[in-house]
Amino acid sequence: MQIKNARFLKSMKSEADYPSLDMPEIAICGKSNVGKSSLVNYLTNRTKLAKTSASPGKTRLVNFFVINEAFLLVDLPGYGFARVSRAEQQSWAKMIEGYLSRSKRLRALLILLDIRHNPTADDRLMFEWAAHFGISVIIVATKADKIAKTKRFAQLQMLKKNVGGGVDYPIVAVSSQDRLGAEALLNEIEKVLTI
Ligand SMILES: Nc1nc2c(ncn2[C@@H]2O[C@H](COP(=O)(O)OP(=O)(O)OP(=O)(O)O)[C@@H](O)[C@H]2O)c(=O)[nH]1
Ligand SMILES: [Mg+2]
Repeated sequence: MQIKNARFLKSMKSEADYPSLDMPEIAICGKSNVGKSSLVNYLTNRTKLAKTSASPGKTRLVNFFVINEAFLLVDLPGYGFARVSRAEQQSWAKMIEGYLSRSKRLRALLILLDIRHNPTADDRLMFEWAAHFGISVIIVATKADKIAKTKRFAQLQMLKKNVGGGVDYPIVAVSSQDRLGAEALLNEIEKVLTI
């Protein structure tokens, strides 16, 4: 699959803003700063479609993008950002869980994990939620440029093993900075869209 066009659709604060467009959805979640918004830009070949930031906590709403006028990419707010209040962290968790539990058109959840780090308790909770709601998961190991090529395979095996649940999830390494991995990831996305 190739992404030929992409446009921002809307941000969602509450359920009332949920888009009425009848298209399948692919959602992107992960820890704050893991590279979610950068991935949206890399996949769509646009520099500023999704706002990115060096400081965590940039994306605070659920943002919808229309891809090829055929499906929606959904950029979820990052979790696990320590420097926000407990109340705000809970409101993010509610937003994410609310979206996952209600979306009827969600085909897969991309759970982004930094290729360098062991999954956190929050990451493992995302896998549990996905399993609970019966949502397919594709693991995306981000910032692959940060480790030597020779070490990537072992890190992917480590991530797969340590997310818990004993499921053989599809996993793809990407680098939005070095523009690596889009083709493999788009192939995985295409599989879940055509089922
Ligand atoms: N080296 C490297 N840095 C990256 C890559 N992708 C993203 N970054 C950097 O990581 C930081 C966070 O990127 P974002 O895309 O804004 O992260 P996010 O997951 O959307 O963050 P929140 O919206 O805060 O949850 C930025 O400084 C990016 O430049 C990558 O592939 N390689
Ligand atoms: Mg973001």
